[in-house]
Amino acid sequence: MNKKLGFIILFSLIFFSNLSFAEDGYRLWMRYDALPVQKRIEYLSSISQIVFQGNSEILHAAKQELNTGLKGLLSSSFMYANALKNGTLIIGTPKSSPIIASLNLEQKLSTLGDEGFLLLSAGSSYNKHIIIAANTDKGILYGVFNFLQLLQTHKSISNLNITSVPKLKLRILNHWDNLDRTVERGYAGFSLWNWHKLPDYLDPRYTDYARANASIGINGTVLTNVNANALFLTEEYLLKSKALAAVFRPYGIKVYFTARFSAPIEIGGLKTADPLDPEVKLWWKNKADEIYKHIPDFGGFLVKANSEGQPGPQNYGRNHADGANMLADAVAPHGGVVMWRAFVYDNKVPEDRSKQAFNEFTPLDGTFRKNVLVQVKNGPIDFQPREPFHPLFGKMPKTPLMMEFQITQEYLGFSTHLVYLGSLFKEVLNSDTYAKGKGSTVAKVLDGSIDNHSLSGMAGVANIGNDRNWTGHIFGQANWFAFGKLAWNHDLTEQQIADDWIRMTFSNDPALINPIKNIMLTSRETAINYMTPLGLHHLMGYSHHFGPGPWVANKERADWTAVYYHKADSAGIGFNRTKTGSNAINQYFPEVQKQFEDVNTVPEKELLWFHHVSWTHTMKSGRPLWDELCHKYYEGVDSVRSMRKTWESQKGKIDSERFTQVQTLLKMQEKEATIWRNSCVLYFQTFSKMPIPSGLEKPEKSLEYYQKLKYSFVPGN
Ligand code: BDP
Repeated sequence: MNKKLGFIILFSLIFFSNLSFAEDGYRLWMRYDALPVQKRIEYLSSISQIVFQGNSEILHAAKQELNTGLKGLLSSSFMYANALKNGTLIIGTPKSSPIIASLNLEQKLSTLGDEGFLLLSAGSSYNKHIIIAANTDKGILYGVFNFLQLLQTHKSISNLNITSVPKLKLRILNHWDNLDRTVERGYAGFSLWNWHKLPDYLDPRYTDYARANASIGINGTVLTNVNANALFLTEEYLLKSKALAAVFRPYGIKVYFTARFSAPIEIGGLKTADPLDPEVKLWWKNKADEIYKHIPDFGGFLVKANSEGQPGPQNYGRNHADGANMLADAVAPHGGVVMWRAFVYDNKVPEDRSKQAFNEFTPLDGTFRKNVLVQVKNGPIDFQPREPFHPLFGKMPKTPLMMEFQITQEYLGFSTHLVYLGSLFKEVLNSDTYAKGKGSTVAKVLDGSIDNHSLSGMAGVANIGNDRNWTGHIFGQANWFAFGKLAWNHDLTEQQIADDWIRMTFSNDPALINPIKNIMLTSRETAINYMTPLGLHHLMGYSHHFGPGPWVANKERADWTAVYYHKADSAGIGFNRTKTGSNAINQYFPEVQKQFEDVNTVPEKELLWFHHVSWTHTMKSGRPLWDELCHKYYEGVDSVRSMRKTWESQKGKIDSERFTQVQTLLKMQEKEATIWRNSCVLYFQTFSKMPIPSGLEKPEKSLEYYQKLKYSFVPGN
């Protein structure tokens, strides 16, 4: 070989081997790198071979994942056998596997439904087996992912006795993706769906997307924006969605569409979209039949109607139930559902925006078809850093309500800020509605246990785009992960979820887990402090929602301004939602009302959501409100500084690529948090006329400076 060729080969080897080891975050929490030797020895002593009987596309996907996982984690490939010997990993359903059918698991299996699974240790000490069993192939898929997670997180597999059944039926991502591949409120690049190349070119990434979702129990995906485009329902796009559905099917994921209410006019050539018009009904019925012809397991429709300018039944003098029921009838023969959003408000209605969805929807309770779920955002305004739980939860007992969380960080720093949303999700799920007395948590309203519903669900507005690491920020992956885990089991704690995610994403080293967990668990409160402490809300920049805009006023809609919400004046600050104000508290059950109505019993974290409070009001700390507000804003920035220090202390324990990305983003976060703090403190000071408490650093610039900051081409807008 000549010297030059030798050099090229050597160079390519180095170059390409580096590429294949690049830690760019693409592998998410499914990295499957080899475990430490002792762990491998421990696990290998429990697994000698695999009996995995059955043949279906889902079982095939499960088997493939198992092989990839075990090969990576244990650096071993296993024999597939059809007879037992000591250390057999037995996988299957009673239908797919004669061996599973012979194991007398009937009683245990009877509790699993069609998605749950068992992970069991069985046999005598000389003839020990591990069993992954379920009633369905889908259950097996989830069981396999969970088994791999045990290995990834270094758990013992010697005495397994796990029964896992999802608490919610529909566990769905909502993509706000447009057909031109922009993503509304998306901060991780463009849409994953390459509509132009579909249906012919199937990006391998679609399969990895499906694997990631299946690994955390997500079983549905709404492909497009709630601000829907009727074109998406034409045959051209149906064929593209059909191709995606085929990629997702082996991973137990159904596709759902957003339905533009005026589609019968826009693509159907009808004169009206009135839901009670026979021709309109027929149009939707035929459209549903056409969709099911292409996608037999199509999940159904998600609808945003009569909200923020979207068309809906009210355009024809009909109500939300009329609209939802028409679509529900169209998909019912095929087993589909309709998820009808309760995110409605109208600036022409002279009523506190936070009350409007409740006012429109509670009178309709009991009038929806059986296959309709009403999808409710976690709080009554709009995914703010902190909101009290939505008063609809518990107040529509005859209708299954579905949760809508926002995973994408529209109001929480886009994909620049490290904010772990496990804490937000859990705070809402644990909130007590008192619908049927103490302990009637939002989670129990959702899972149907309070009002006896069998249909249940949780939706998360996705934070995924075509950025190489999927979510823009490595820690954004944790929010996708936490959403899926909680949709499966809302009893998990945010701590447990963070722990697993860190182990699977970074390492099992306790010296790394604890500090990173600490960053994650404090991060949401930190963001609240530098953005909207003490119950403040909707202070963000106009339209694009980037950065602070507490001064935003005089826009075409008052309910899109900040002054509508904070109501700062010389007397004080906050929105009076008690009896002497908008009386929004009246929408909650009496026990909750009682807590919120009194300025002394309302949790301080929600004080200014419910009360207009004097600047000199004494807070629990003994400080006047103004001083407390300043301290919170400063605490927020200080906590970002501590996050940065903690992260720095991990240098060397994390690959440099991901370490540096997070390091840099944390620096940006501190910069932006400081702008938030200074803007808000200086602006509110024009009302309080009180000094920034001593000991707190002075803002570097004037209020005018911050007000003049302009941000062009902000993503996601
Ligand atoms: C708001 C977003 C807007 C969405 C809307 C919705 O700013 O882009 O269309 O929610 O949920 O938070 O429909």
